[in-house]
Amino acid sequence: PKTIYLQDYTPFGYIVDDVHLTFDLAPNATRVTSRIAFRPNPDAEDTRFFLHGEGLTLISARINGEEVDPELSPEGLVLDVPALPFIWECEVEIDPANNTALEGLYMSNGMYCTQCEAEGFRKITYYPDRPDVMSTFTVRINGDLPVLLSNGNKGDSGEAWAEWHDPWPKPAYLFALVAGELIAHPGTFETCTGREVELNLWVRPGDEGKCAFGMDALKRSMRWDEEVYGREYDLDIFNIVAVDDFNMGAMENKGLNIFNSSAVLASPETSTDMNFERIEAIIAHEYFHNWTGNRITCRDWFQLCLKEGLTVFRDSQFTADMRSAPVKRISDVIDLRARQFPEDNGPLAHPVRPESFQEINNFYTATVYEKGAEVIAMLRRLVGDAAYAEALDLYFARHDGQACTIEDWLKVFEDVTGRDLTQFKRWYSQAGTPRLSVQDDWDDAGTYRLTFTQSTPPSVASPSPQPQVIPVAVGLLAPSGEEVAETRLLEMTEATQSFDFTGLPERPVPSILRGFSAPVILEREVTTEERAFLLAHDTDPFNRWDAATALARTTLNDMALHGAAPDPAYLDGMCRVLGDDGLDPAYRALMLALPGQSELAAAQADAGHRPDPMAIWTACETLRQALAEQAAEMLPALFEACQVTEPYSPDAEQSGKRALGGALLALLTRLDGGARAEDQYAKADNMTLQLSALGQLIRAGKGDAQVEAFYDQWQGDRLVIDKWFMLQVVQSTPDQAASVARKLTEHPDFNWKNPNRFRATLGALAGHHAGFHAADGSGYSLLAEWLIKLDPLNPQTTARMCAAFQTWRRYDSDRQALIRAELSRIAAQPGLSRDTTEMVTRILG
Ligand code: DPP
Ligand code: ZN
Repeated sequence: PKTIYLQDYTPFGYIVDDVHLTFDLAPNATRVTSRIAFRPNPDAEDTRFFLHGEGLTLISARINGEEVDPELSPEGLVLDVPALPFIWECEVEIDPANNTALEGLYMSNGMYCTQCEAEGFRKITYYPDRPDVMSTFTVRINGDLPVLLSNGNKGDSGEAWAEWHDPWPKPAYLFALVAGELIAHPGTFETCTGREVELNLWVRPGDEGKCAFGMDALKRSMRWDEEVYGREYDLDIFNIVAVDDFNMGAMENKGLNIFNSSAVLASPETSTDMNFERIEAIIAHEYFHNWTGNRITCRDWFQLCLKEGLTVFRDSQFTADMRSAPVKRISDVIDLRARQFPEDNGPLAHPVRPESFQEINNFYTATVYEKGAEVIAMLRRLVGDAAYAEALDLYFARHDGQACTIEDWLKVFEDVTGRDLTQFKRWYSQAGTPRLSVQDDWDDAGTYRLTFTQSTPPSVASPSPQPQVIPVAVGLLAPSGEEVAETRLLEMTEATQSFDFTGLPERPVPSILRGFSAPVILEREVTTEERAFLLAHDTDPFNRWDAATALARTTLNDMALHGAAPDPAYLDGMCRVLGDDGLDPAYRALMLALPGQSELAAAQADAGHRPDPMAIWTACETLRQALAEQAAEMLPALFEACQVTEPYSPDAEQSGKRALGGALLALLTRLDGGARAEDQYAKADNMTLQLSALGQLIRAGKGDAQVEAFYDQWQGDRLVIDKWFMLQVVQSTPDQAASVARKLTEHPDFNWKNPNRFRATLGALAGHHAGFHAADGSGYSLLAEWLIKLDPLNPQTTARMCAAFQTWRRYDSDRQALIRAELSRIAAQPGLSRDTTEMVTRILG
């Protein structure tokens, strides 16, 4: 496969003024007719006329009405064209019914839909399929289906046809078309300037009852973007469509967002509180792309973080405003540590703005998205809220309608603040998670000195990392627990740097990296007493939570590596947290969660050990049991206090109570043999309670009847049955995980061509640390077997799931050999996709 480099960017030789598309829909033979106005681009040196096109049957091509005979290749076509404006007309035939890759135009349950980001439009017709080529689109759809949708505003329509016109120039990756038997859940929104916008959430018949929350979340997102970023919606209509077969979460096509049904459909009976929160965040995310992504798009795919990092940052601000800001911050860091840190510290490490790729689909990563958002959060901390707002206004004013780069983005901050962001830009160009070590000194004259040293491990992507700008938020506490220095933002730019705090009466206890002010790994020798102190007294909710996880991590690693007993400081601290009614229940639930087992393995490997997944699993079980026993007397009353008596609402308050209730139920089930879980299962009138009870019963080995009953109750609901598949794997014991997953792949409902079902089963196995890494290799071989099977049909989902193997070098030589063998087996498949080839090659290193 060919590698593409950022440094090779050149503009396209032609400007597209206007695109007209006509679709004559037929499942196996859809005709796509295009009429495109091109003119030479005065800013381009390369005047070659190359149009991307993949898997297209060319029927005819014309320039200015004259039949032409372009030179075809598997990637597209080339042709000699006049050095004057001209009209390109072309007719192709495609086969949406057999498009299992779910890129381009495909079918899902009889419905036509599209996914064009990043490079799917070239599977629809010949086109300069690159984000810096922007044009207005007019689309006519001919098809005997009741609902025919595309981007922009409605045009004329009639029996079995409809026209759409999108007045805003856009790149082809934002094109969308949907046709099918769909039902609208309608709404309206009045913009800040008084324009009325028609809203619709389109679903399959039977899903009408799952639309209300999504519609409400959309309206709240539209209002929030007006109020916080001053961004008004810019078309007369905004459509969202739910699709069952979808590779990603959702897609921000202009005026016609297409969603994985799991990311939009919700009802109390079928969706958990976490589902509701995720749906709210994704609806906001895709809506926010209208300005950060669509009106201002990316020059090339290396700049993906320009729209994704910023839009993730914006949706996290939205969630923090809608719900609890500390809980959102902690949840985001849990996710970053679980998904981005392993990527940044393994063979798949790449900068937030990568410099090369073979398949861009492999770069829709936690690094581009979540670290990309962290970089913006740091920038905002460094310049301050007011300058951030000013810089964003300038960004929108200066770049509206353009395809931009990270340089453009940083320039608005430089222009507004006068800062030089040259060094800060390393966050975009260097891979790897910086390690920040800390030393402290106290002199009796009242000066407390913190000395930080940063270093980033070298990687293939960044062999010699340079010091980065690290904003370190620090507060100081007196030994009595009082805060003696409020949060101060230290700006670290050197490899080693000291900061003094003066005029202190006694040696303070530092609270470092408050709010997780930079995506780094803090390395500091901290005593258990100091951690317990911060757990009890820190005024920063993030660091207070982090003290709890650090205590848990330390004791779990001691238990797993050295056979130590559970640390009483952890158990006592947790009992105090549990009983502290002053703390938000959602926050207490987060405090109670143990660090991920894969994360523990990473910490052990970092410290020079070979992690034993089974020992880590046993340590977690032992610690939970010890906590359940120590807290035994207080648990029943706490659990009672978490019962919600009001009608179900997915809001922060109720879902917080249910989250804590779920954590408490997990502890109680270790003591009561499952009595409370059985009771909760029997009475549950919402999915959150039903699923948490079912999970505990499975874990306790007592859920057989409920597993069957759950299936009987929900077999008609694909999204709930996904949960049924996932939960059985997640809650299985390590020795059973692979065989449970294998058995589920033999279930008649294991529709493996559906990405949600595939991920629910095999993704769950990959996420079961001790089960996936079972010493006999059964987890590895089951996943590899299915990846090999899926690759010819759906390379994108296959390639993403290969990442399960990225941490392989952490483990012992037996496991390494087993994983290497599976990766080699995948690599050796004849005709392996470009997507999977690139992933496997990078992981093998
Ligand atoms: N651009 C989509 C999103 O992240 C992914 N295809 O919203
Ligand atoms: Zn996005």
